[in-house]
Amino acid sequence: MTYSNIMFETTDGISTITFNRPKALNALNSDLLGELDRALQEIIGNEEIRVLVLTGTGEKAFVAGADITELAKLDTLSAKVFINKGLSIINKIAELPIPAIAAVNGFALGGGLEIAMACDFIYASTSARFGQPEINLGLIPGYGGTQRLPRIIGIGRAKELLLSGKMISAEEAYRLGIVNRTLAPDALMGEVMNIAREMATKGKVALRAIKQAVNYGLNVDLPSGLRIETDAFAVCLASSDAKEGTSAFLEKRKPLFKGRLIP
Ligand code: DAK
Repeated sequence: MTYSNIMFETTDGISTITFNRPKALNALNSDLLGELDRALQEIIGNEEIRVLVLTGTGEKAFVAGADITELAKLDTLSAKVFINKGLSIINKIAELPIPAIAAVNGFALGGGLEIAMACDFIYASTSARFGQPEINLGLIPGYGGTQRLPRIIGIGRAKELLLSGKMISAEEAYRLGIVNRTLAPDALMGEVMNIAREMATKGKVALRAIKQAVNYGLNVDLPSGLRIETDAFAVCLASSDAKEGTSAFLEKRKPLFKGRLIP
């Protein structure tokens, strides 16, 4: 499958999607969203892929938001298509059965920050900038910004960013808990790949179970969340990965996890 608005490659079970519209700072237009959707579909259907990394081409932008040129041309009906397409892609990222890491190499604004927040965690270059500037366009975030940002950084801090539209540095994003690590621009991908490789050695069944338990558990009360965890634990315990993990420990060797998610 050919891609022109993203680059999509897989090496040793780690897929990398690189947003690739540098002239528009990787802004999300329909073509890019369509290609992103196709790449995600390929990832979901391929058992060999164990971790996804999302990043942007060059050092200037991860994604500078939705393509404003396209946004400005939408009428009510095409806006609905745009909304549904984008939202289903963001949900696909959040619900991937494998870990997704955002390697934020520059501007992560609007839809760009929303994509990064749909990943499991974010590493950023020290030159990255973050924000939800939709308010400056007379808009509001449409890909989860009003919902995910307050869950990550708290209500008051999120409202400040959402209502002012101001941009913050990678250092500030780290302080607020949006970003797990900040790295020099030339060290970013190396460190992201290190953590990706480490996760790729883990059992797929347990990786997916942890993701789902955290994601679904956050939306319910604690007793219900603990029930989600118990059920997920039981599924893991019955998996070939758990048998391999416990046997390997007892036999003093490294586990080789092969757990299948697709029947
Ligand atoms: N869309 C289209 N083009 C963009 C762009 C964008 N978001 N951001 C940058 N570009 C283009 C610029 O127009 C410029 O193109 P040329 O003039 O060279 O042709 C080129 O990229 C380089 O940008 P600048 O010359 O502006 O570069 P600077 O370094 O001076 O400034 C900047 C960088 C990132 C501060 C600035 O470009 C900027 O403020 N960009 C816009 C950022 C922004 O407002 N992003 C949020 C977009 S709104 C929805 C779901 C989601 C959304 C909406 C609805 N529904 C479900 C309803 C999402 C909305 C958004 O993300």
